[in-house]
Amino acid sequence: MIRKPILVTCGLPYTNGPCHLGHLRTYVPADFYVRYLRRAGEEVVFICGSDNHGTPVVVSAEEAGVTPRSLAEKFHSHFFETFKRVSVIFDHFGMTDDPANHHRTRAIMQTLIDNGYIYSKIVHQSYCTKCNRFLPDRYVEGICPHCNTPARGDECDQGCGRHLEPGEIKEPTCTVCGTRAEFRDQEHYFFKLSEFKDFLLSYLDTLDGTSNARNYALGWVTDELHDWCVTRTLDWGVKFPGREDLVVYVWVDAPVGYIAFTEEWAKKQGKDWKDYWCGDTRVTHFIGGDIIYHHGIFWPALLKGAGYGTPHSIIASGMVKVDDHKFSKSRGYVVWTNEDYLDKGLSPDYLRYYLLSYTNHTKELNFSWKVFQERVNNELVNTLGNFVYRTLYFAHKEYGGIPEGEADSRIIDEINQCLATVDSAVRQYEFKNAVDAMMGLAAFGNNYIQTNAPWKLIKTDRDGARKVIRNCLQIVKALALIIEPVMPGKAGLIWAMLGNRDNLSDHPVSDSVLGLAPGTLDPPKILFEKIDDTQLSELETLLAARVLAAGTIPEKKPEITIDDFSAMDIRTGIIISAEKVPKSSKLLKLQVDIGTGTRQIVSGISQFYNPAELIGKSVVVLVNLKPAKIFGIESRGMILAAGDHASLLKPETPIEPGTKIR
Ligand code: B3M
Ligand code: ZN
Repeated sequence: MIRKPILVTCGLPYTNGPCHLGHLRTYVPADFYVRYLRRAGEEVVFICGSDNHGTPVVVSAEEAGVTPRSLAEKFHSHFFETFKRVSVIFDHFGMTDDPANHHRTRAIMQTLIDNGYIYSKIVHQSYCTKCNRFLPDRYVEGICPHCNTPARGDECDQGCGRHLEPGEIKEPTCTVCGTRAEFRDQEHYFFKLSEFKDFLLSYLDTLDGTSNARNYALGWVTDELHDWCVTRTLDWGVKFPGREDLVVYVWVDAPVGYIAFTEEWAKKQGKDWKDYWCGDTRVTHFIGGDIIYHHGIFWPALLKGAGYGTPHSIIASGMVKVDDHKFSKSRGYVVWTNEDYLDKGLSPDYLRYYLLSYTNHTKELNFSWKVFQERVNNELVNTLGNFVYRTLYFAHKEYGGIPEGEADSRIIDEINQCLATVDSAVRQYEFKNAVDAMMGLAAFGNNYIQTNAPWKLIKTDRDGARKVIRNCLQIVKALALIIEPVMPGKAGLIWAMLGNRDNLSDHPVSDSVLGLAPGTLDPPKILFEKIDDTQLSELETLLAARVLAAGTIPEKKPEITIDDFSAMDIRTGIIISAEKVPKSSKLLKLQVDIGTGTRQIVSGISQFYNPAELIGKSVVVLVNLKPAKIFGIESRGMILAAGDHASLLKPETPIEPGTKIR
């Protein structure tokens, strides 16, 4: 039997905002994987596209005052261009609003209807009486019925990660106007997901990829498997067959995009898309850890129900943090790929290296500019860059290029060992281990040249020095080939500095142990530049400013009643004593006279006030705040203050402590 070619995909970015580090956490490893497999001789097709439908795009378009189509086109080009800038190169990058995807989605839906997997049912759907419309998915926010965390209409994005069905969310509020929604009846169509339980259990049992994908999905299938509402009341999307007033849920037509984009690509190439999607497949999905449910459960069941082959592997990446804070665009903990990184002149290869080597693929990745600087300076500049430069500089200076000779067998052994480690790590989706092995070879080279010091040896033993440098050159050649999937730009530079005029990517990684032909070389160029402290502080300041700005953007909160307000007991008080909380730069321990007695309150205002200047000051206190222990100290109440510098609120005229604020 002929082995099928591998089809690798990446989760499709929604066309409702720019590319950020969270995206790259998945795309860069996928691109790395594809590049490596190609270097290892496999035939791989790399497919992606933009996700244009659904409420994420409709809500953002409405906010921006443009049509969903024009927003989709704008961000489609944005992602296409940005991926190129970070050397993430797809064979095809389609749009889910392409005719091919409308066609494929409707065909799959029709087959599911014909196969008896779709039925209609009345659901109690959130409805906003102020906006006069039903509130699908991101038009509504509320509380997750499973874990009681604030959630979006169709997913518990901050809590348990479960998918939520229309009507399931508790305390629904309209995201457009903040009004508490009511439930109204509406007819929708459901996919009989519950009938796929046995199929999913055995499918997931043998699913290849990372264990987080398999285990999460298995857990959900075992615990709960409900039928799945596959229609929405929206104008924008793929029309549900036979119902002009409904579109299919975006989580149907988005993954179907993987097939439609393969069709578009295959048509251009004169290939048959069915080779990839029918029968046994080698479809490999790279996704974010937050969309395991959709890829591990819905998607294989849909494919199975419609008679297609099912994905071979699912590789799910861990979450991203910025400076130890949960990644959050609204809170400013975000790194924008263009604005914050590429446009600052930073090399895409540095970021690729950081993303691939920081931690294992399924673990949480923390990004900080400080660690970024350390890794670039210590590892790329001091180890890899230094070794390559010293080798090429010496070869050029003493021999005008590559001298006669070949590498020792122990050097070849060392390279072979690195190749074997990298190969097995990549195939187990242990990308960090693969990159560590590559850097291990660079460290070995650096150590080797340092210990053998050809610049000294040449004075007494010219031939010995030539042998040393031949060994070093072999390692440099191997490094160029081996690191290409991580840092394609820098690898290409090393390749060119070795005197090669052809494309590095045309060479298999196994060429690492083939000898180098003697020849002349130009003087080497500097490969990696250090990130200096001035640049570091600029980058850190930009991030800090963004976090600060995010804090001052008013949050959209739902309206409250006078009763909600009266539930708060707010009174005037006078500060009687104030002292710093040991080991805390932010906290002060205050005793406050609130009329009926003295309250101990811990307050985060230490950066802005000296304890002494606070004594005798009138303040405003939220008295009935639930007591809490802060730094081990009991705090009963909260002093009210405004802004980033904690400007304390105070009554305009002198007033008795304990006076109620109304
Ligand atoms: N557009 C983005 C996300 O939820 C979503 C992925 C679709 S993959 C078929 O991460
Ligand atoms: Zn939840």
